[in-house]
Formats: sequence, C-alpha cells, structure tokens
Amino acid sequence: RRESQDGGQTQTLDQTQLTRPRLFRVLLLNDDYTPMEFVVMVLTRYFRKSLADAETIMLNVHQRGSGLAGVYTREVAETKAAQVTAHARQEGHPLALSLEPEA
Ligand code: TYC
Repeated sequence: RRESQDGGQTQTLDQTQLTRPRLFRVLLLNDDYTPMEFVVMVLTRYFRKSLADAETIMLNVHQRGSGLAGVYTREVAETKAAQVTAHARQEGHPLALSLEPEA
C-alpha cells in the first residue's frame, strides 16, 4: 500500500504484486576433492533433479568448472546454498556454490 498527499486529501492505493520477484541462479563450482557421488546426491536431494540429469550436470561441472543447479527467488536460492554448504562441510567436503542474479 502506498499513501500520497494531493490537495489536502490522502489517497491510499493498493499495489499488490506489481513486479515479479528477481530470480537467482544457483551455480555449483568444481573442486578437486568433493566426491562425484556427493555432488549427484546434492543435485537429486536439494535441487530435485532426476538421477540421470544430476549425473549429467555433475560431469559438466567437473569438466567446465561450474554449472547450473537451479533458479529460484532470492530467499530460496540463499537457503539452498546454505543448506548444501553446511551438509558438505559436515562431511568434510569443500564444495562451493555461487548465486548470480538473472539478467
Ligand atoms: N571434481 C570432483 C572430483 O573429481 C567432482 C566434482 C564435481 C566436485 C562437481 C565438485 O561441483 C563439483 N571428485
């Protein structure tokens, strides 16, 4: 809701959801130590990929250095990145992710 003064009167205008939320890409980054099967598990469990898609994405990250895990609103993207990072550290893996806003 927004209020504006005009001529001594106050108007209150509804401004419900006039803009789409910005989306963020969650990227997986390659490293030399995280086991391939851990990355595949991350993609299936946290990013809801099929096993076949998870294996393809993991191999692309392994070969090219980074790859797309998913696209989400900011809160969801940040939460998934934090959950995956915590899980990886708990298992002793250096797996890293990065978020980038969609153009
Ligand atoms: N490069 C890792 C290995 O050879 C596998 C790996 C893939 C690690 C993707 C991180 O995001 C990653 N065990």
